Amino acid sequence: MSETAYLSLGSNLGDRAATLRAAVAQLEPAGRVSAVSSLYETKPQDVPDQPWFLNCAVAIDTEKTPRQLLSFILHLEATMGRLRMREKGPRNIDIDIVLFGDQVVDEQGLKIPHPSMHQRRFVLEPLVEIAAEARHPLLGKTARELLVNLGSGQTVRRL
Ligand code: PH2
Ligand code: MG
Ligand code: MG
Repeated sequence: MSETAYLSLGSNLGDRAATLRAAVAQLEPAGRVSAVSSLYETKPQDVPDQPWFLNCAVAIDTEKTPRQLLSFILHLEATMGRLRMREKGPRNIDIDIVLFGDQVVDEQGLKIPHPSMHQRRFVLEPLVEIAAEARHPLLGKTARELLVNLGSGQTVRRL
């Protein structure tokens, strides 16, 4: 049985657009990529003194479990030369699982839905572009509703 997972991808070092495209292309062995959003240029959140990000959202229909999908993603990040310098700091590639069907996972290193997705415009705007009706299983709201409830101040520009 396959489930649809939604991923948030981000990059703020090197050729950001090429890196995001390369990451999307390499997701294929994990499942069928059924939608890819536009790229968005986004103001850094949480750690403000770093370059602006490019972010996008991807839908993938996968037979993997959430844990297997996470392992695949961590391996892909490693093969793409991801350096973890500073928590929430600059990185060439970051791939986060934001939703996985209606599953709720709360384990060491794996929290689904992503704990801050509902507060992040850089996650929600691309997600609404490809899956406005995807529902947050804990908050009971769709991506579109979560986006409407966000305050202003997080600059996100669709490229
Ligand atoms: N990722 C973070 C922290 N801050 N800000 C933007 N705009 N985009 C991101 O992808 C991002 C961030 C931690 O993963
Ligand atoms: Mg992240
Ligand atoms: Mg991550």
